[in-house]
Amino acid sequence: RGQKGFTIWFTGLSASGKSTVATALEQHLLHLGLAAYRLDGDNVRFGLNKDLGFSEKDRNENIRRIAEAMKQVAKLFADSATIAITSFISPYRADRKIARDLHATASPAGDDPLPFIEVYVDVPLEVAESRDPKGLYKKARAGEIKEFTGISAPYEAPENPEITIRTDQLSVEDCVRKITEYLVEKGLI
Ligand code: GGZ
Repeated sequence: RGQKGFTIWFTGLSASGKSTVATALEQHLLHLGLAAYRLDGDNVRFGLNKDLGFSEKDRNENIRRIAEAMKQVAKLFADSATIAITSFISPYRADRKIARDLHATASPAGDDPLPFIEVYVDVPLEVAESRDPKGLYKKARAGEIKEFTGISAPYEAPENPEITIRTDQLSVEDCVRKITEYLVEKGLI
């Protein structure tokens, strides 16, 4: 019948394809008659989190705020079955765990936990770097951008993601299908 409210959390390198797949997934869910609310770097780092940079501390705070916001979204729109979708690098395992744990304890009033589906957008660094749509890897290699994920800052790959997608091996449509099939299989949609 479909779970009321849950979060799909994309994680992966810059240029891994997170936002592309997240946007296509959102479109697909809308076509199925479901509602989805998506947050990504473009609407958050220029708005809510414009005070934050890319140091470890600032990334921790970026993800903490996003996790809290999306838990609220998933809860708030539970009755309309709105699906919360995020696409941030979220490079630290501990931060993603905070997001997951926040969903597990959705409310002290004893509401059901909100499902949290971590989607690892897994491409080799060489692939992401060869895409380099904004020229950021080039700048990072030249030392013009400091603390760039994968070059001069860490990316801690998920150890147990619900779903892994290889955007260099699957089309965007196939990635969306893989995620959708998982949601159906788990009775979430
Ligand atoms: C990584 C950076 C950096 C540094 C700017 N490291 O590919 P993009 O451009 O469009 O997406 C990246 C985005 C990452 O923001 P997030 O909020 O997702 O990061 S995190 O979860 O780690 O807080 C990239 C751009 O911002 N960008 N500087 N140093 N990506």
